Formats: sequence, structure tokens, C-alpha cells
Amino acid sequence: MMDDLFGALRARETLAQGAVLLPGAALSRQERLMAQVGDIVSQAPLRRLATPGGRRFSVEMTNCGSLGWHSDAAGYRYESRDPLSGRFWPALPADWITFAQEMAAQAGFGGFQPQACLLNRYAPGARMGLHQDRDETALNSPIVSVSLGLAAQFLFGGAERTDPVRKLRLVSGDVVVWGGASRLFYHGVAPLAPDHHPLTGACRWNLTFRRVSAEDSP
Ligand code: MD3
Ligand code: FE
Repeated sequence: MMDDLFGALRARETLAQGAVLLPGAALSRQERLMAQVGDIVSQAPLRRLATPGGRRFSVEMTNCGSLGWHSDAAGYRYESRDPLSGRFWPALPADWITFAQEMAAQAGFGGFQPQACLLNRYAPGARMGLHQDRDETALNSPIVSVSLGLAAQFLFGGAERTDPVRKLRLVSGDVVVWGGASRLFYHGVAPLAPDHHPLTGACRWNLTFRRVSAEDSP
């Protein structure tokens, strides 16, 4: 309800075909989300993964769900166990699944069944270069992204790496659903400027809910 009030200040916006910004859609649950993030990180600690080329991501990551995204010398892929501990990833909280489904449905994607949530933490200076999310085979499913804490400049390109890039400021509580024609669009995040946010301190968090496999596994 409060979300609707704030949402009235920044209107829902279609960024590209299949890409919908829902401003402030997570505002009313952001404190609970961050408490749950704390639980997940205590079970599957944040880590700076190696790229296949031997560099390291500046963003710290972990996962929950039946699958989690991982990167090392062997490549980018989803794993059902945390390679750091050998244990299954923490479960996706039931209310996270419901929320991601609601957000997808609001953007026109009914029946979304997320399998993975990638948790990204940006400290000042952390960035994510322009890339496509293409380690999933369920390309008919959207990706639901939730921003928490410090604001970031999100970079949103097109189907080709050389397409013009639009800059979009994402603030705490913003949700973006990326599906349809935009599912394979290039995107990234500019280096995080140092600042302070009451919810997260010096950091920005981003949660992305993903369906990995097109088959009807849980
Ligand atoms: C557009 N994360 O984890 S979320 C990622 O803010 C990632 O941490 C960024 O890109 C972040 O892969 C951006 C927004 C996002 C996620 C997936 C997309 C935008 C997308 C897939 C296709 C197009
Ligand atoms: Fe991405």
C-alpha cells in the first residue's frame, strides 16, 4: 500500500520490450529481506569468484535455492551445491518465491517458478562489466531483480554489445523484471560511489531470481 504511494512518485516504466521497472515495489519488505539475507550469508558466505580468465569479480556473491550461480577456471555455470562447502545452497525462503512470482506477474510473466537467487553485494568501487545472463536454458522465464541499500547506476544496453547503453539509477526497493525480448540484453553496473544507507551501511545489495532449466524440475 505504501509502495503504491511511493510508486506514484516514480511511475512504473517499460524500459524495453519485456523489461519493466517497478519503482519501490520492495520498499515495504526491505528490512525483512535484509534480515533474511543475513541468514543466508551465515550459511553460504559471500565470496569473490574467479572469472574463467583468472581475474576476480569485484562484487561479492552467494546464492540460495536449488541451484546457485558459480564461476571459476572451469567456466560459468549453476551448481546444486555450494562448491566452497560441498553443502546444498540454503533454501529459497517461501516468501521470496511468492514475492518474485508477484513481481513477474505484474510485469506480465505468469507462472514464474524461480530456482535460484543470486545475491550480489557491492562495496564502494565494486562494479559489474557489461554482460549477458545466458547460463540459463529457461530463456522464456524472466529474471526478477531487487535493489537494496545504496543507489547504483545501472547500465542497460541492447541485444548487441555495441548497442547504445542507457543509464538508469536504481534505488533501494526498486524491482526490475527482465523478460521477453530483453532477456538477453547486455547490462552492467557502474562502480559504486561511497555513501551510507540506513538499511545496508556502505553497501548495495542486489537479488536476482532466476529460473535456470526449462524442464519442470522444482
Ligand atoms: C537485464 N546483476 O547478477 S540486476 C547479475 O545490479 C546482474 O547486481 C546486476 O547483472 C546487479 O547478473 C543487475 C538486473 C538485471 C539482471 C538480469 C538481466 C538486468 C538484466 C538480464 C537481462 C537483461
Ligand atoms: Fe546480469
